[in-house]
Amino acid sequence: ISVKYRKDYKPSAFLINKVSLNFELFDDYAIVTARMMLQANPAAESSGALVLDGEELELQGIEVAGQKLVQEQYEVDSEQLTIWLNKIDGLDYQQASFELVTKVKIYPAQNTSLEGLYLSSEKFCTQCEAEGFRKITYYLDRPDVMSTFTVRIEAEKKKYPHLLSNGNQIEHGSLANGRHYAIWQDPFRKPSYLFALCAGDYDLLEDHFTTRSGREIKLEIYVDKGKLEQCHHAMESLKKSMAWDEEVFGLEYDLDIYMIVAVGDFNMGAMENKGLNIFNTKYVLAHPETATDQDFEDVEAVIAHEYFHNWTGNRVTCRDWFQLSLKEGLTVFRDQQFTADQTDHAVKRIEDVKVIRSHQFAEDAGPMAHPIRPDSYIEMNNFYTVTVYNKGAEVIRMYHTLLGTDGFRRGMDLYFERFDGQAVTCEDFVSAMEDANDYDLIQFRRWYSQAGTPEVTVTSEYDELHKKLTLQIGQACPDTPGQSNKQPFHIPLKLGLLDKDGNDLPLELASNKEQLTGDILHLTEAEQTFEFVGVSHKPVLSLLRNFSAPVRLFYDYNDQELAFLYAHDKDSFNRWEAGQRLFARVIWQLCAEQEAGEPMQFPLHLVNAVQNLLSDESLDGRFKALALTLPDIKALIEEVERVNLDHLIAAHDFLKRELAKQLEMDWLVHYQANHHVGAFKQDKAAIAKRAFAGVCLSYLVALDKPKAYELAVSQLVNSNNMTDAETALQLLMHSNYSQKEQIADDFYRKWQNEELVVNKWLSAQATDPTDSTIERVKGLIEHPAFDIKNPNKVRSVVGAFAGSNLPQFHRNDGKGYVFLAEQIKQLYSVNPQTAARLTGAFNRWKKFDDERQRLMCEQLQGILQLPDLSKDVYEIASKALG
Ligand code: HT7
Ligand code: ZN
Repeated sequence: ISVKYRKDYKPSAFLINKVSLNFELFDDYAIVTARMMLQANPAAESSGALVLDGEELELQGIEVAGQKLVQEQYEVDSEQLTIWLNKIDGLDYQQASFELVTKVKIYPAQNTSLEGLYLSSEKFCTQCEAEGFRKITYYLDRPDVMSTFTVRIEAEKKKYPHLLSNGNQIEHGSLANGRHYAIWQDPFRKPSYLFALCAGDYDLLEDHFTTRSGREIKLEIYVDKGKLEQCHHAMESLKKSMAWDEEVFGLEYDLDIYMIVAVGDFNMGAMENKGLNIFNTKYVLAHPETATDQDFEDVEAVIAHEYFHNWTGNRVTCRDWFQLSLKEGLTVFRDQQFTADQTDHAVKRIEDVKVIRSHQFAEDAGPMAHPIRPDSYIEMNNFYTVTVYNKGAEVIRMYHTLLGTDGFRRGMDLYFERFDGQAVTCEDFVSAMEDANDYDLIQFRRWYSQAGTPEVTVTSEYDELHKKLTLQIGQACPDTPGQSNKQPFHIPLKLGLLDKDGNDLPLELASNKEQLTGDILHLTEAEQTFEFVGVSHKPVLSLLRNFSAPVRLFYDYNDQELAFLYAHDKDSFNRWEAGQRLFARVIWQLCAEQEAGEPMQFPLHLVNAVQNLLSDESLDGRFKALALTLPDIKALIEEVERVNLDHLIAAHDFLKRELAKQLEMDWLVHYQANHHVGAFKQDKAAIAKRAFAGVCLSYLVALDKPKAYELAVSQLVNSNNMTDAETALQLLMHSNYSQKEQIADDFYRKWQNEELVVNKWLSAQATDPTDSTIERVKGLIEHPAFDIKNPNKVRSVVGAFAGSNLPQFHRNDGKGYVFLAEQIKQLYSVNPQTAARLTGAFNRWKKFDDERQRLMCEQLQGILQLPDLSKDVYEIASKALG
């Protein structure tokens, strides 16, 4: 097992100027002929060996410059084809370009890894990022080798009427034996990871978009037969994304056609192949009866994300995979801004920060911690992480905060001006931002090289006499695997000082005024003191507004200050944040009471704070829903060194139940006022009401009373939309309701032919925190609705159980761990990527008590003993054990 290091990057010894691929597709195999024009790379050391990547290929023939090669002239192993160019008569490979032709046989129908060319619902499709192209043909499968592609596809006409690839179709026609062909040409040079091919019989939704320069673009969405009416939202989202990128970044689409194909078997969300995106059906199909409001938002966001990659990823791509955040962090930031513009900025920000706190902070503090630009990897697929994507987006957001909207745009413009058509590095991006704004980002660069979540500690002192506020601010970053003694980061800390009415006081520093720009304080040293003058009275501090940096903030708030911020902060993010801190303090206090053997006491001061927020008519329903939801247990676990999980879960449940009891009438009144029966609407107001009503219902169900169950059952049975139905289903399935089996059976009977809804049904059961779940999930694995080869199914049952059912996954008897390990064993050779993702559920074992630690390590050790373990799973399990 070899480790790849960023420091070892070397330009490719050869370049590929042009490639033509010919695919002859048959039901049980495919023949791929590749014709490439190669040349020695003037920027690299020349060598007589041309080394091409290739895996799981049956080589049928090679020709170089028209000569058939014989055995002494090349060598093949399980990962590479080496051609000894210096053994080919008359070939002057250093002076002139030369042609290489290879022919291979592959078996897409047997390809369960969902990487390379494979079949999904009897249709051919591809997934080449990161290193899947090498399972299709021998190639220089690295992102800095960019070439123009011409692709000919031939297949049986009846079974595969649509033959698609990147770019524009330039020819098609019929062949003998009921076969046909199509030829596609992509005028843009691209790396192999952006190659795509789809062949099958689809339903097609067509539309068009006129760019602001007046070009007409054909838009096409291909889906499984019968799913057309579920594609309209995706199409609208695509058009919105195209318009937004023109308006906000001045970026227009460049080909004449943009195609999206939806497939049921897919390892991730979607893939931005040039002109031919391939999507997981989950992120294309949406109809109110089968998809929730959240699903609609997710579809819009993923469509946008893949579309935005056309510039940030495709036109300017990555030099090597260590630079992945160059395209992913930037594109996530762009899709987050897009969604915020379509929905609500505060709500979107809170949702994004929740992901950072629950998942990214955990990754940053665990065995897989890595900087957003990793230094090494064993399997690249393991580095499509929340750190590279979401922390990467936070880093991009900090440029936006530091440089402002206009400065950020200037940086982006210069980035495209300098690097369009090239494969570049994160450093190239930073220098564009720096040069376009004449702004020093030397220290800021540390965000790319240092892993771990910085901890910022603030203390304050108010001097009544001189109207002065002194903030003492320290920053430190914990050690992470392979990194210690981190240097201070440049942290933009957005802040406000609130007067007694909740208004912001003016901000002015006594000295070093450059350390404050607007409401951004620049933290650059391990310890800093900031003196604010003219502070008319003792303020309440609103720190890290809008979560202006991906850090953990420590400040000793008291309950009154938090309640005040929860009620008054102008910064909606911090208003939510104050509520979360308030809840978290209570939860930890309840844990301490259990630790001391005392009964848990509900602090009554919370009632007022929650009641005020609940009845604040000025607030958006989605914001209220978030502000009334207790902190995620996963995020709470990240707040402490080691956790007593049983106490934490008991405290969380207790607080939920007490709030439910204390405010029973309020929850009911607000539920009734917001739960809508009657014609379905999907405007912002209706979505907000559904979200708010859903949280009210969750408190009512926590009462464990027949009346509350009746409400939930009635919502489920009478709903005309999946948002209400899924909320009610989950609440009932996770409760002690005596007839939940019946509820589950009825739901399945109703929706058994809608795969994406069945997945919701699977997860609702897998996340049931009650004791019988372990037996239930074992049953689900055997259910006809489950298929281990389909990652959506695996995620819905096994992923949901291990990732979102803390009480049952972490059962004291270890049965949850055994179940997960068993599934990994079944999956690692079928789909190594998905198996590796599941293995990550053991990563935080060090957080738990000794017995749970022992039980988890036992399973990890068992996994490492598996025969022919894939490097994907090996990397995660071996790093977890340290
Ligand atoms: N750029 C795409 C990444 C992706 C992927 C990576 C590894 C294995 C399978 C994959 N499918 C898609 C998705 C994106 O970020 O847009
Ligand atoms: Zn992406």
